[in-house]
Amino acid sequence: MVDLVVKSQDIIDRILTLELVRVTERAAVAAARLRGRGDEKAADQAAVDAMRRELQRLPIEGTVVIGEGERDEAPMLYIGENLGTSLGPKVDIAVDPLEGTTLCAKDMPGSIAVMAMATGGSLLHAPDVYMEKIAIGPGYPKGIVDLDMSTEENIRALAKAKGVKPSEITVLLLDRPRHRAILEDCRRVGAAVRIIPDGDVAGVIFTTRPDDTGVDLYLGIGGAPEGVLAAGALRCVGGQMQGRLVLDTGEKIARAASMGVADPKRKYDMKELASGDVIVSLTGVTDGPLLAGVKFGKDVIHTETLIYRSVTGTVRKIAAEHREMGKFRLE
Ligand code: VTB
Repeated sequence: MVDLVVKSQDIIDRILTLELVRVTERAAVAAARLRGRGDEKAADQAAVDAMRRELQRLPIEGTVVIGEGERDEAPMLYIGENLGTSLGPKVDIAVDPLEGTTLCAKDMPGSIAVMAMATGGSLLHAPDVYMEKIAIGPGYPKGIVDLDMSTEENIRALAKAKGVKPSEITVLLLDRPRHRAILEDCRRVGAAVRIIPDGDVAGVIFTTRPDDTGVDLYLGIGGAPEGVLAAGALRCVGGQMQGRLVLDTGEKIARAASMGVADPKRKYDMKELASGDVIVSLTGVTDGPLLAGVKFGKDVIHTETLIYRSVTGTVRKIAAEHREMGKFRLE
């Protein structure tokens, strides 16, 4: 018989799910106030401040494992920073308070505020290096795509499993010269390629909702911390992802080793990137295929958030209206 008894300390309280919505909503609103001003740093700082303020209020014993950088380079939300009231579960926190800072500064589609919370010790402590990534959404047999297969093999395998021609598959790529070979391979097979300027947390997460985004397959090299955040969301829907750190210098190999990475060539699967119970919340800052951006109306602010929870596989899309009432101010 399947053991349905789950020890309460093993799961992150479901009430925290809604709390995380608040955290990314506040970060998104703070960043959106500075949207389209050409000042990436100011928008990012506003998102960081708001996210930290909200996280400090939560009944958790949180530790930032993916953050804005090391303590000396990030005044807030640095790796190792403790957050919360300490009256609650031990959790790992991964944040990207403003993903796609340039997109926000230019008011272009696709910037989001995003964070993940997972049972303590269950998120990969990824060094700030690149990661090769491959990701697909839910509903496919395990292992049909693989980092060690060619782009053409991956596209053909996915098309077959989806029951379509390779030309009916859409691949998402970050617009970088390093992706030229992958792009050429996609063209050769006839797949469609959507090219985004920045923001591959959202890019990978697009694959969790192919019917909304039209994206079947994420390929290419982006940030490793971003890969861990996105893996959390894929786990919640039964998607698939693999990542491999790009450790191409001795310095990077040593840095990764100091964070516990013994094998520099290791291929991580989704569960190794984000292993425990995880909640991922993302709120749109600018409009995108997954989420509308923040809208400032007269006396009301509109936000849209997606919240993923791995324990149940529930995904909620929450459209919120925020009003400033009485003493309440949305900073
Ligand atoms: C991605 C993307 C980010 O960095 O991780 C990318 O998600 C990778 O780095 O939004 P390069 O820009 O150096 O290629 C961002 O574009 C910016 O952090």
